[in-house]
Amino acid sequence: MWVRTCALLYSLLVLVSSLPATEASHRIIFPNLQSVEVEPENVDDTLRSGFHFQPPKHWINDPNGVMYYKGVYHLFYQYNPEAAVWGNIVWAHAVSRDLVNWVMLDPAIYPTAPFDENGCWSGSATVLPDGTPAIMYTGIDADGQQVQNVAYPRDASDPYLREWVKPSYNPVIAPDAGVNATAFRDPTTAWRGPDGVWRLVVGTKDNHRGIAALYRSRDFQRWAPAPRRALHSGDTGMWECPDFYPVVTSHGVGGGGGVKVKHVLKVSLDLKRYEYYTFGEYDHAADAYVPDAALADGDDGLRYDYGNFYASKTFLDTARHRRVLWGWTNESDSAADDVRKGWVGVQAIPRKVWLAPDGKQLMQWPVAEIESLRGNHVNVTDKLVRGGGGGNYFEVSGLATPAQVDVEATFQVMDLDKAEPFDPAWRGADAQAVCAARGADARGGVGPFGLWVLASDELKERTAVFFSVFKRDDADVARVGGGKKHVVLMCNDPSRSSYAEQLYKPTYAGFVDVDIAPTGKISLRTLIDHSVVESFGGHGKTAILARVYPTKAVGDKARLFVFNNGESDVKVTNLNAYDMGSAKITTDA
Ligand code: DQQ
Repeated sequence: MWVRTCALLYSLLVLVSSLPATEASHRIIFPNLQSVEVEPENVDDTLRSGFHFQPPKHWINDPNGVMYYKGVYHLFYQYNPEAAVWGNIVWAHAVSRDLVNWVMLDPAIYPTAPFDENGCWSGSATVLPDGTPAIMYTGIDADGQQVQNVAYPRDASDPYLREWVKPSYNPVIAPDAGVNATAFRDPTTAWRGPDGVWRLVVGTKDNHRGIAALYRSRDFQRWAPAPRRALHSGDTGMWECPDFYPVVTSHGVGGGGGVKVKHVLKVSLDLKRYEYYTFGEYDHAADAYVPDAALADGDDGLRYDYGNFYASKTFLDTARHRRVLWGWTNESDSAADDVRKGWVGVQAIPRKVWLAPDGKQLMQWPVAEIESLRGNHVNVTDKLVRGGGGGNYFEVSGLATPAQVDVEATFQVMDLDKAEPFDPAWRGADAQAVCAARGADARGGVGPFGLWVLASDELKERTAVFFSVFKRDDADVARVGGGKKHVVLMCNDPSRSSYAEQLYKPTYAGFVDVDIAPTGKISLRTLIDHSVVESFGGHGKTAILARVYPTKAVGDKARLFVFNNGESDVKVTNLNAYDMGSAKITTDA
């Protein structure tokens, strides 16, 4: 039976495997594979994650309805219960007391009614003033229209919130005549203004203009568009999965003192499959959001993550007084391999997110709980990696599970004068192109230097996570302001990550807004998890998540190195690498 299924799969996959792995998630691109059940014994777990969230099999995408309720963290997510491709979408459900170990529950929201009979797409949770949670999600109705529905727990005293009830008055927001009914989805968490009126945002578009559409309600049941429907918009195509939330800085944005509040608007660009955010002033009375002047929409905008990270969503963790960010990372593997492996999609490690003290960007850091999985520890102190001479490296040895590691390193550039000139024409969006053109093996002035992770014995498979430092000319220093004389570029170069051919191996990159001149130091943290390489530069200023598929650097055969391909010497002033245990994933007893 399995042989016959394989033969059928193979012929179908020959047809589909040439498609890029980053196809938009909400289009049915593999109709014939939507319901091909995977038996547990056929799941290939070689490259499955050890501590990033994944269900035992099949397709997952966006995190949904994330929240903290009665001592329990809830993660709902888009899931195909029948196959390892997108389709048959329901809200799967998992709960945790520590954001590390998870109990898998039955799907919470699935098609049952005309208002969602063609799918239960993304949405958010709101904890109402009486403590009851409500879920708002997009239903694909009997006519294929995207409508917004509400659901409530059947038993709010159950901290696991196992069962959800959809009132018969759904949908609560249907697309009116002014709205594109096939591009109207992903409601945010709702918030209540000082006037007692609820608000939420739905992602939509008008031709090529992405829109965060604002809706209002007095009773959470009857919703109407705000008089000025577009809270914000941009000429960047459909906006999916908007997220809108306040952040504070105790020092006052701009150093003025006192606590100030800014609002963050994050959107996911359907056309580009990346996200960007702005932040600025939100005026409840006028329902107007004005991003800070320095912030751009689109290519030049700020991003949580410059890698494979999409459809993210935050929630306020009232237990630990922090905002936590979840994001989905899709495969970069071929569709054929996705189906063969029997699983597709991973959730990034939940990240604490906050406004940088200088008020210029958000910062992110893996939640502290993940450190509970740290085991055996290897330390390197004050080790020089010489520059020049065609590249130098050393191995970080002594790790027991090198494919499952948390590594934190501080590098010190010994001679910043060796930095090559920065081309003032490079904009934020050019970081990726610069890294792609030069790659980790280029011989630079300062860098490339950093880590080779998931490296094979003969070093032919390796993923480089690295920095290169450039020098601004005086005119550019004056133009940019702030006195920073150098530019730090952070890259992930997977071009040598796998012997497997026909993989999508994009280089990812972002600039790190640090002033490296005073100390010459820059920090890097990388979470290595078999096929996930999730990195944070400059203490959380720049994040890059990449997916890689080594064939030899797997399990205990993987190795970890520090390398320096620049002219300047680089010192590893401190490096701590920890073998990571695996998260416990159990099913509801
Ligand atoms: N995924 C969902 C949509 C959302 C898209 C469908 C983003 O609601 O717009 O699975 O990945």
